[in-house]
Formats: sequence, C-alpha cells, structure tokens
Amino acid sequence: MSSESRAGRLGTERALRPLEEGASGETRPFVLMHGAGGRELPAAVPAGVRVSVVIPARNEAANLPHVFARLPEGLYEIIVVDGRSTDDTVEVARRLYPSVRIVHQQGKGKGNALAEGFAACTGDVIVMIDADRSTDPAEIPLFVQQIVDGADFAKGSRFLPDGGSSDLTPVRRLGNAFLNGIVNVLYGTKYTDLCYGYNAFRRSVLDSLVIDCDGFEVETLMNIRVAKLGMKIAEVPSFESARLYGESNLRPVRDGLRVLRVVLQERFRKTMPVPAGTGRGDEDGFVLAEGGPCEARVEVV
Ligand SMILES: Nc1nc2c(ncn2[C@@H]2O[C@H](COP(=O)(O)OP(=O)(O)O)[C@@H](O)[C@H]2O)c(=O)[nH]1
Ligand SMILES: [Mg+2]
Repeated sequence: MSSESRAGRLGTERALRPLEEGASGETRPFVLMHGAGGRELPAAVPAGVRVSVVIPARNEAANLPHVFARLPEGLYEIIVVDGRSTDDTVEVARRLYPSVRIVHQQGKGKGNALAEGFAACTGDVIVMIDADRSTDPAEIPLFVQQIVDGADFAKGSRFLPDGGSSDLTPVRRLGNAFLNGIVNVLYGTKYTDLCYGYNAFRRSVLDSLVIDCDGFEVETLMNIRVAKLGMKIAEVPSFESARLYGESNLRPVRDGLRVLRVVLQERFRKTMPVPAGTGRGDEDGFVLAEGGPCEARVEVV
C-alpha cells in the first residue's frame, strides 16, 4: 500500500458531534474521534490533569503533520525530542504547534531520547508516543483515563480486544511474543505486549524509575522495572498503524538481542538503580544511578 493511500485511510476526522453542555454548566467537548482501529475515542483528555506528551523523532518531518492532526484537546505540553534530524523535523513541529518544546537530544537512541524528554516534563501525567504516526495520538485520553482511575503506569497493548497492528512483521510479532513470555515467567507479570512504544505514567513514577538504556530495549526496561517497583499497572488496547513515511530505525535481530539482555540482566541483578536525590540510596536492594537525572537542553518556542 502506498504511503498516500495509507494516509487517506487513517483520516483525521474531528468534530463528529456538536459540543454539549456538561452537568456543571460548562461546555465540555463530547466530540468523538475515530481511532485507527475504528473505535470512537474522546476528543479531549480528562479535565484537570496536566498531560505532557513526549515524542521522540528522528527525521520524521513528513510524518509529524499526521501526528499533530490527531492530538486530542486539552494537552498541557508537547515535547519533541529531536535525534539530530537531518530533515526539517524541528521546523515542522514548530510550525504545526507553536508552543511545542524542543529537546535537542544529547545522547543517542530512542531510549536516551525518551529519558531526556521525560526529564524535561512538567505535567502530572506523561504519555510517550512515536512520531511516525504508527501510534495513534487520538488514543491518549484512554491512557490518561487509566491513570486518573488509579494506575501508576498504563501500557499499550496491541493484543487485547480492540487493539491490533498493521506495523508488525511476522518476525517482530514472533520475537515480541517470545520475549513477552519470558518476562511473564521471570517476573510474574501478566503482560500481553512487551515491546510497544505507547505508554503513560504519573510523573512521580520517575522518582523511582531510572531509564539508563539507549535503544529500543527501553520499553522492556520500563515494563520490568515498574513491575519490580510494585507499581499499579494497567494495559490499554491500542491499534498500531504502519509507519507512514520513511523507514524504521529498528533492526529486529540486533534490537531483539538487546531486549533479551535487559530481560536477563534485570532478573539477576541484585540492585536496582534509583534516581539520585531521592534519599533511597541506603535502602537494601537499591543503588543510586550514576550521574543523576538526564541533562536535557530544552528550547521553548
Ligand atoms: N530522538 C530520537 N528518536 C528516535 C531515535 N530512534 C528512533 N526514534 C523515534 O522513535 C520512534 C520509533 O522508532 P521507529 O524507527 O519507528 O521504530 P519502530 O516503530 O520500532 O519500527 C520514531 O518516532 C522515531 O523517530 C533516536 O535515536 N532519537
Ligand atoms: Mg515505528
């Protein structure tokens, strides 16, 4: 399927229903969006929650318009972490969303990009999505709702009813299922989707969670550590579309082995790093992460 016809199929419907009057008299958007998987989704994030959206982007100028067009209303801040793009990713983001915050990534890889983006967040809830339009920004309200309802960490799953993927190759599907199974056995979790880049969490999770990996193993590291930390975890059905333009940066064998290494390493390590300055370094089983929180150079436009 060509990129153009994919873009057409995904659509950017909005304002399907008129605004209605809320119980308290204020006008609330009961407008719905259609998700990539065909579901109806709320057009705004729950009121009263400051939601930060972190978007790691490396040469995604062509895709960003399709990402921003699907963002729900009511977001607090949007942070694009630019991985030294050689196209006009940064300029396009600024044009699309003048108040976007740009983090110029200092290190390398998606894991590092997310860590630097998270360090720059000031909202109550952080949502991480991709910039290639494969994760559907219109699903953000579903993730935030899980946090509002009491979860610390809401992880997307393409393998729950209402979820799905048109991006997964057979090799990636098999590798993900295999690694997911190992994690569930080793850590006692009940995850249905391990290697997926759509998650949301309370910002306070970062008081305990250190992200000290660089690459695509980042979601696995986060999923394992939040389970080890005893956080309340919810899964959210999510539909992943194929990347619109450009090529994936992931290499299945190389990155699958990196994920496997993290899975084993985290199981057999005796200590878990915690962020510097939390006062938890003396507790049994915890060591302070070297270097403290990530340095991030943020530019507010
Ligand atoms: N800032 C930054 N973003 C990255 C890097 N590598 C990947 N990304 C972004 O991470 C998201 C997922 O990457 P992608 O290549 O689509 O991997 P896939 O979805 O697993 O096939 C996309 O938005 C990429 O632009 C990086 O080194 N730095
Ligand atoms: Mg992708």
